[in-house]
Amino acid sequence: MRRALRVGLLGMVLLAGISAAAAAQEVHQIRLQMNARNDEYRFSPSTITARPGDVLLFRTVSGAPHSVVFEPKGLSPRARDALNSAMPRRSADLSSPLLTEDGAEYRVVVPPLPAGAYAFYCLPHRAYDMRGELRIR
Ligand SMILES: [Cu+2]
Repeated sequence: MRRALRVGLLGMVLLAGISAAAAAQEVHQIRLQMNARNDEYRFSPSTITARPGDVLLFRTVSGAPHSVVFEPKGLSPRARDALNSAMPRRSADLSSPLLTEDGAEYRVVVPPLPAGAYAFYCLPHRAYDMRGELRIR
């Protein structure tokens, strides 16, 4: 009897831990947009602080086509593999497909990455300095 109670309590503690972990997953929306008045292209926000397991939801708002390309410089081979695996329908190394229409979405589940800063940019608007940074805590 007492043993069953103990096992039951342990189960509840484990379940509580699992649901807390699931609730901790955050969705970060990042808008990809242009400002027609000054020809400015940007990710908004341009700095995202996230944890592995969080979702990055890139959404093109205006000025498409856009893309998301992680900067390979300084990445360990393992981090590079992890990022590539996390990016659906890649068009090239560390590159999302071209998001050709406003309203398009691109989801990346943040893979296990060491804490640090991961730079990314938009290939079509690289010359316009459209870039951002993913910070892993
Ligand atoms: Cu762009």
